[in-house]
Amino acid sequence: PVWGAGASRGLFLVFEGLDRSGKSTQSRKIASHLEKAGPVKWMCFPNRKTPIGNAIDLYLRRQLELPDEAVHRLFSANRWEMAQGIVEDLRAGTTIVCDRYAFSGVAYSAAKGLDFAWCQAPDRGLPCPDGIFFLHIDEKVGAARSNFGDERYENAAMQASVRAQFKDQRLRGSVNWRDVDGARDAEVIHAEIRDAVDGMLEERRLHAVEQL
Ligand code: T5A
Ligand code: NA
Repeated sequence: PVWGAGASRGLFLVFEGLDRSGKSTQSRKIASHLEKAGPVKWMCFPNRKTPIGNAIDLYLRRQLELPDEAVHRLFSANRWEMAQGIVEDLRAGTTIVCDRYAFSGVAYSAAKGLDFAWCQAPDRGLPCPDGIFFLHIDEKVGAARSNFGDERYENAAMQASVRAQFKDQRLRGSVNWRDVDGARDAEVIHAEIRDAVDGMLEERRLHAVEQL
């Protein structure tokens, strides 16, 4: 983490998983839960609205061809263009809930055969999340959900390869990573995540009292 554990800083929560694993659904649900306690911003990567994000969007929709290395760097740059804003919001006490982050960046590019450590390098120094919720689903569950198959990585072989990369300890080893079974009912999943997040907030409150 690039900052101290001040109790007034916003929480930074990230949702990761394969395509159609329910990241958007769950990240939006926890964001509305947290809004009861204070300011919250929801965001997602890729952020397709910036110029860099526009290029990524074209690439994902197969309207632009790029070398794997080049698009990897674009995904990372798309995070760096938001990084200062994330730090400022967290310092101002805003909680950030983020749908995909650097862990996707590494897992998807490494799945295409790029060197794992090379993939990690450009994201080094980005704000570190307080918690990562990884929604895991098997191939059949993902493929059965709506719209699967439209974009570049939405095929069984790629998803299987990405799933394997997400297990790598180099991704999950040094961060607060939690695996969540994403094949259950959305409300059941939300309840589990809500309990974990409420626990994180409670821990902060206790910590704040200890510091008095
Ligand atoms: N990528 C991304 C990289 O290669 N490098 C990077 O650095 C980054 C950041 C686009 C692609 O870019 C790659 C990864 C991706 O291939 P994206 O825009 O986030 O990334 O695309 P998806 O992950 O495909 O986003 P989706 O919106 O499709 O998936 P979500 O958010 O995981 O799933 P969600 O919540 O939208 O749900 C999908 C469907 O399932 C239903 C929903 O209603 C919806 O229809 N659903 C459930 N159904 C049953 N039970 C549940 N529990 C359900 N939860 C949701
Ligand atoms: Na999504």
